[in-house]
Amino acid sequence: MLLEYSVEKPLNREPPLRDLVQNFITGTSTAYDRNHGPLPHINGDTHMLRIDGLVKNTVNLSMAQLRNDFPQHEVIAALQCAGNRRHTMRTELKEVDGIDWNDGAVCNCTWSGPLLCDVLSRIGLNVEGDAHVAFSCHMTDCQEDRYYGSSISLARCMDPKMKAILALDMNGAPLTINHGFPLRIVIPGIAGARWTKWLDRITVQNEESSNFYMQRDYKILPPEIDTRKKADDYWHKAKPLQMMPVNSAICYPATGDTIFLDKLTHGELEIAGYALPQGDEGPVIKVEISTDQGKTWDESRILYPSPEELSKPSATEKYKWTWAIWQHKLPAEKTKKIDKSTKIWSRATDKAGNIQRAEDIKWNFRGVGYNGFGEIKNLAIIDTHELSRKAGNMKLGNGYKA
Ligand SMILES: Nc1nc2c(c(=O)[nH]1)N[C@H]1C(S)=C(S)[C@@H](COP(=O)(O)O)O[C@H]1N2
Ligand SMILES: [Mo]
Repeated sequence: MLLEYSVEKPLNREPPLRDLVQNFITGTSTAYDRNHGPLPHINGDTHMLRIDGLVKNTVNLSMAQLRNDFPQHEVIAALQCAGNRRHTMRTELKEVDGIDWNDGAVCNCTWSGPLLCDVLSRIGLNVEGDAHVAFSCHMTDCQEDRYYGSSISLARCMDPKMKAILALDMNGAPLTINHGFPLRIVIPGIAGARWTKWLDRITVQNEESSNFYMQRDYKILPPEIDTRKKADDYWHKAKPLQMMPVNSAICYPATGDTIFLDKLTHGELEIAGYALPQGDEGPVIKVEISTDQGKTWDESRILYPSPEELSKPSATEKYKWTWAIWQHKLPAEKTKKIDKSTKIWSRATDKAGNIQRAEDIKWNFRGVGYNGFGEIKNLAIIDTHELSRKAGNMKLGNGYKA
């Protein structure tokens, strides 16, 4: 099988933040890439999904069977790497162990295929009490294990409202190779690390997946665990990170930007970004901006989903897993006061009332699940309209003819 990239140098990249907020649905080629090994080029016509463990019968399903023999469902859900925004944790709090994601390791896409609960129900379970469902890909070696694996609780898998989908399509077309062609598990509200790509096996079992990425990575370790050695002794005590926290990020402008305001802007600074609900507790209902370190907050406009969409009775079901794209026009009086030392913060609130709070921002060794306020700083704002007015006055004052 053809492998693209390698175990030593996997494909990891995120789009410029400015591109990310252009659309509610992230284009497939804009979505970030996160891999712990090479990309396998799989033949979708021959690829099989094996389902085994605590089931009535072990079965092997083709991609055509998954597409044709089960009702197809579509969900809009944000996919986010647990390490998204790690750069801010590393620079604002303390150095962490992990690749340096900015705020762009997230996308918001449509995913479709059969519901996992429909497939498991048809096969029949052989389970007493709760169990785990493990998702694995044996197509390639990974950096720290011989295969990639994750798991979540059986209860979540069997709840049709939780919308775990055996995704064949992303944004209305077959998955691309980098995003898991021909099959990946989509688990809305849960960290990207659990959305196993190039899925070839599902096992219903009594314990969590024993894969490295489930047991010795992607966990929020307590702050006192601050070295690899201490982490090695602690991994087994911590729970795998599953649900992602409420979050927001400012995508435009960027830290360090110089911004020229002209007559059309009326002295206002335009700010834009995304916001994410906690787990399945969306939609995002509020985004606010502060320019005074959180003393006062002003409400922003949520552009997508539109207010009209959000007011429909179906909104909660449709948008509980999605991000929101917001925009803020900072009034001229506040914009005038911005200098290089000003920090501009964003914070989001979701439908269940989860809100980003300063007291919740805690450092962890792997820098996962960071949800400090969205932040930009070190801006230089040049009001060209104001400048030309002053220049005009000066000329007159100096006795020159206009
Ligand atoms: N088989 C496999 N699945 C995987 C991974 C991987 O390395 N191998 N990476 C995981 C991680 S950590 C994330 S954040 C998402 C990234 O999905 P994307 O590359 O489609 O954005 O896939 C997950 N599924
Ligand atoms: Mo990830």
